[in-house]
Amino acid sequence: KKAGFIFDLDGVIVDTAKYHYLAWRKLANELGFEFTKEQNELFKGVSRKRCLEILLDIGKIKATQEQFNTWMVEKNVDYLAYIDQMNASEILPDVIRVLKFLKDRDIPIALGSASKNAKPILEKVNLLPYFDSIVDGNNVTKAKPDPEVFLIAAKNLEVDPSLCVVFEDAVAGIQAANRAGMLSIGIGDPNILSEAAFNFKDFTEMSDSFLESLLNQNK
Ligand code: G16
Ligand code: MG
Repeated sequence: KKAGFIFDLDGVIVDTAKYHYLAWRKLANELGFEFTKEQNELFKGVSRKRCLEILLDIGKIKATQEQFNTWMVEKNVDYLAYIDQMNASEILPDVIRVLKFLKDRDIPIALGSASKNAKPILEKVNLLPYFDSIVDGNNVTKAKPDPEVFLIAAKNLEVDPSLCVVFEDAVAGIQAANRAGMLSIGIGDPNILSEAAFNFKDFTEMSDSFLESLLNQNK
């Protein structure tokens, strides 16, 4: 039976977290408070709406619905200006090697991201052609750790969830993969991503023979 592979975007394929941070910090500063890199950790893998709720909590700011919507748009406009400057040099190390390894073997590949900007980002860094399916913040109703995003991806790839492998950098993403009955692989700090079935600091540490073993696991 064939395996399917699902990649998270921010923190796995590209480091867009730094641009999210700059855009959120600008908004925080305009509203009169600081927003630190440490606080930005809480935002990884979390939806835009939830991020703004957390940001306003940090600043102890009560917003009307109208203000809330305005700030959501403002943050995204600033974020998109950063995205517009992105190119292939921002692809994280060895991501292309792994994508090519899978493509060479006709393994179906999906994106499973919370971002509503996933497609333009993949376009900017020239990775769109690798993906057979893109499931992102526009397609899901329930955020990670709910498994919805990955289950839709498996369905689109026509691969049984138990045969899917998920690469994730966020705790909520690892939990979502586990709940989907998929093999979760943490990309990042193994202490933070301890619920993952396997951990790698980044893709440079993942050998071709390890990838090969993932293809054969369910034969
Ligand atoms: C990413 C980021 C989050 C961001 C979310 C929504 O998730 O990690 O910080 O808030 O997307 O992004 P947007 O505002 O572009 O819709 P992922 O799932 O790709 O790691
Ligand atoms: Mg991520």
